[in-house]
Amino acid sequence: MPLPAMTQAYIGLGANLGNALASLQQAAAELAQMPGIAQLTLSPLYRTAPVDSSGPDYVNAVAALGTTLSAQELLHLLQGIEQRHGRSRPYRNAPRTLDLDLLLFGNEQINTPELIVPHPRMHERAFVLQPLTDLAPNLVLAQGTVKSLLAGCSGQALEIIS
Ligand code: A4P
Ligand code: MG
Repeated sequence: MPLPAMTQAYIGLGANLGNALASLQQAAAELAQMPGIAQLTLSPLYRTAPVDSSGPDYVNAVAALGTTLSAQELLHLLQGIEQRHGRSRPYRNAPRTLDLDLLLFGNEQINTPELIVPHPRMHERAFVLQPLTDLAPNLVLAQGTVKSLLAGCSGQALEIIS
């Protein structure tokens, strides 16, 4: 029987409520243990100023992983982890205990009511592009290389934590 195909995916992790640092590290560890997930690598963690959002500074990172799941199955798995970390959704871009976004799923382009991939705002956000560049410096998005896109976000404050 052929082995199921493995897709390279990138996940954006963010939090700005509670112990955001611990939440991100725990979420990455939980994700790495899930069936259908392999070879998870977590980027350095960054403290970032809120973009189009309010509240305390965020902690952000990106995880690279291989998966045999479909994009929709992976999204549901991410949403389950968010729920277990006490995520509530009072309004769009509200401060949050944990946000897990599916940034890229191989080369797939997905546009359904539930899921848009590549994530539609990732190319204009330093809090995504910096950790993504750490993991995959040669990655090219539809809008340009991650390095050139990051250079265009120089006004967005962020500092490395670990
Ligand atoms: N959805 C569609 N596509 C995706 C995808 N690729 N990954 C749907 C994840 N979810 C996706 O998401 C709302 C709905 O989007 C979901 O039901 C899912 O079916 P959500 O997580 O409930 O809401 P949200 O996070 O408030 O919205 P969204 O659109 O993910 O927000 P953004 O644009 O990602 O912005 N500033 C800093 N410094 N750091 C941050 O992490 N995050 C945001 C959130 C704003 N500012 C920030 C940060
Ligand atoms: Mg989200």
